[in-house]
Amino acid sequence: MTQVSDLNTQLVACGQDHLVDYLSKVTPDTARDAIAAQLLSIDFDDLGMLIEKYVRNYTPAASPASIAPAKYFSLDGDWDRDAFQAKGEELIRASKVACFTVAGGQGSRLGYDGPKGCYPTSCVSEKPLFQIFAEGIRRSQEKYGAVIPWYIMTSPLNHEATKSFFAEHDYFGLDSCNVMFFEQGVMPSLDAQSGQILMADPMHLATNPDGHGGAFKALAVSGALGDMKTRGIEHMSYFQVDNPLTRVVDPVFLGLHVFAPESSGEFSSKMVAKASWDEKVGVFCDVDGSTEVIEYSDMSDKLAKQTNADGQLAFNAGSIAIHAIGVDFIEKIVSNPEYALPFHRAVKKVGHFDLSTGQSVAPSENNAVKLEKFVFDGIPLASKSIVVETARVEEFAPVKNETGSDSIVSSKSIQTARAALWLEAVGVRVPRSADGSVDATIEISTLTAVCSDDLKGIVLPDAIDPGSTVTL
Ligand code: UD2
Repeated sequence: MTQVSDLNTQLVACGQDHLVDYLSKVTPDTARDAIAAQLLSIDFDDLGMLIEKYVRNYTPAASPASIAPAKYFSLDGDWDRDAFQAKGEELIRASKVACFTVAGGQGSRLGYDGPKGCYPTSCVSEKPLFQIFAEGIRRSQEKYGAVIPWYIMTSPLNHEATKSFFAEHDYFGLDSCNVMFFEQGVMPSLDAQSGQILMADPMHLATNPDGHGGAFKALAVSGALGDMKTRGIEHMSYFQVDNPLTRVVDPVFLGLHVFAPESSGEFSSKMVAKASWDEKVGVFCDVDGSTEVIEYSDMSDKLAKQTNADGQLAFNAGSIAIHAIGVDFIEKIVSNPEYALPFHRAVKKVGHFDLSTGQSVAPSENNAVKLEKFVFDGIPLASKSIVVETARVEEFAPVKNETGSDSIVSSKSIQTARAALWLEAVGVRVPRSADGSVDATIEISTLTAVCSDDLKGIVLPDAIDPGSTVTL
C-alpha cells in the first residue's frame, strides 16, 4: 500500500523505526490501517526537528538579554474607567464580541473524572463551571441586548462528554446555535530518552492535547474563525475553564483593548498582584522591549523573589489567563508560518504499551515528553499589547487542585468574599468575623448579576444572618 510506504519513509526520517517494524507485524490489515491512519494524522514536517530539539538534544532556552516588569493599567491608575466602559459596552451591544473558553486540558491535578467544566463549583448550589459561564453569558446578552456566541475548545479526551453535558442540560438556557464546540489538535507523546513515539495500547498511539496555544490553529481549521467573521465578531473574550469568577465579557477591559492608544486591539491581558513570589502563575514581563508572559516554571527564584524599595515583588503581574484577542489578529497568526508559536516541553508520567516486551507499563517516574504550545506566546506577536490589573477577589478563584491553594475550598471562600463585597456595595449588611472574613456562605448567581452594579434595583435583604447560607 503506497500510503504505508510513504508513511514508513516519514517514520524512518524522524527516528521512528520501531513503528515501521511494529506496523509490518500488525494483523489483520484493518488493524494495521487503523494505526497507520493515526500516524498519518501527525504533522511530520517538523516532528524530526522537534524530537531533536526537545528530547534528544534538549537544552533550556537562554535567559533573555533584558527583562523587566511589564507596565500595566493599574487599578488606581489615572485612566478614565467610565469612558472605556462605555466604549466596551458599545462593542458588546453591537454583537461584536464572542466568548472563547479553552477546555481541552486533562485536569489531572483536580482528580476529577470528567471534563473540568462539569465540576460542581458554585459555593451553595454547586453549579458546574460551564453553567456559571453559560448563565453569565445569558445575563450579559439580556443586559446588552446582544448575541454573544460562545466557542468552546475541547480535546479528543473530552469532546463528546462536553457536548453531551450541554445537550443534557439544554445548553443551560443558551440558544444551541450560538454555542460551538471544536477539538484542538494532539501531539504524540514521546519517550523521554529515545524520542520514540509511545503507544498507549496495541491499537492506539499515546497522544496529548497540543496545549491551549493549539487554539489558534484549531479555531481556523474547525471553521470557528470563519463563523466569527460571518457573524461580524471582531474580538474574543478568552478565558480558561477553571475560574468561576471570570467576568465573561468585561466592557472596561474590552474598551481598553480596542480603544486605548497603548493597545493595538490584537492581544490584551488581565493580571492580579501575585499572592506570593512562588504562586503558580505566569508573570507579565517586558522582554527585550516587548510584553511576554514568563511561565512560573521558567522564571528563576532569584527573579521571582526580587523586590522593589517598598518591599513589593518586582515581578508582581500574575497572569490570570484572561485575554481579549482580535479576530483579525488570529487570522494573521494562522496565515503566516513566521508566527508559529514555539513548543514547550513537559516531562510527565505516561502509561504505555511497550512494543519490545508486549507489556503495558505504568511508570513510577516521569518517562515521557509532552509538547505543548501556550496561547500567551501570541502576545509578543501583537504590535502593541496591554496588561490591565484587576482585583483578585473580583476575578480569580480557580479550581485546579484537590486540596490547598486553588482548590474547591479556597475557590468557594473567594466566591463568598466577592459576593459579600458586592452586597455591601449596595448597602446590605454582611456578618464578618473578627479577622474580617465573611461569616456566611453567599452565592450570587451569574443570572442575577455579573457585576456589583447589577444588584442595584434588585430587592435584597437588609442584612445576611450570621452563619447562614444564602443564594441570590
Ligand atoms: C495556567 C497558566 C498560568 C496561569 C494560570 C492561571 C499555562 C501554561 N499557565 O496555569 O500562567 O495563568 O493558568 O489560572 O497556561 N488547556 C487546553 N488544552 C490544553 C491544555 C490546557 O484547553 O492542551 C486549558 C485547560 O483546560 C485550562 C487551561 O487551558 O482551561 C489552563 O491549563 P492548565 O491547567 O494546564 O494551566 P495552569 O493552571 O497550570
